[in-house]
Amino acid sequence: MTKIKPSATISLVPEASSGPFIFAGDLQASCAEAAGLGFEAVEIFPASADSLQVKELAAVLESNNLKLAAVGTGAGLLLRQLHLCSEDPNIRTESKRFIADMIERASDFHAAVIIGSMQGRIEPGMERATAIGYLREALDDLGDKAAKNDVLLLIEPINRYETNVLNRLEQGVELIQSLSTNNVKLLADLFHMNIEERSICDALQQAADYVGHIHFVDSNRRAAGYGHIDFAAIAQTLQKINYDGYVSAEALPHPNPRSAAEQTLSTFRKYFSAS
Ligand code: LER
Ligand code: MN
Repeated sequence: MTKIKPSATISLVPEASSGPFIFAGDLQASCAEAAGLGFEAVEIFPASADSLQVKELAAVLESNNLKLAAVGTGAGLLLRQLHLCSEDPNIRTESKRFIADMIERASDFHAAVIIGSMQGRIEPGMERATAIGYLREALDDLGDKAAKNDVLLLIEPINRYETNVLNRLEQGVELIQSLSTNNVKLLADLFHMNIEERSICDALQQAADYVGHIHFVDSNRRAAGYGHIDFAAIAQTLQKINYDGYVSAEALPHPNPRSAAEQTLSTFRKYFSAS
């Protein structure tokens, strides 16, 4: 049996208050609550690398016996309109720097770094091949930088209402296979997959060698168990492909953070606890 570990998300960005994060605002209180409920790790969404205070974060994680599963970079788009497929070379360069700085911070914690919404959009008039070329170049550079910093870089296919670059796992696999770096894996977000994939389990199985992280959430972006995803089947598939990473609850804090956290863990324990 492979060891799959539950993680909770914490947003440190006030502008992302309507986003899919279980906890928000107070790092110390969020970590204490996550640990108290039984999460083994947290995934953090910071405003920037500079806003992550390494010493403070290390102390909070250690005192709560938590690991840092991953760090999100979406604030680059949210706060500064940065993204990797921009036709403006300065924006592409600045986007890479934003993510590179995050990789350096994540290095102290061996936490994965996520490129989700920072993949951006293919702007009107731009060829898809051009955008994919920009993304490939960025992933090659950043994947190598992440390897030197002993962290994994993750690329996340996202639903069509948020991006027109990578929507399905197979598109992510095709891109990863074309890279020269071998340090980029897929983030499989069950919410996005429920919109885009024909079968979530088949897609996970076909991308098995490349799945490095899971956003553990239900069909309606509420906590696992509050929607209609078949978590028994997901658990079975993840066991079958020997997935041994985190299932990280990137879900709306509905009806409140504590209930969303408890619901996540209840679904996790029901289907994954023997793992
Ligand atoms: C980020 O992990 C994600 O899933 C995106 O939907 C954020 O916009
Ligand atoms: Mn996600």
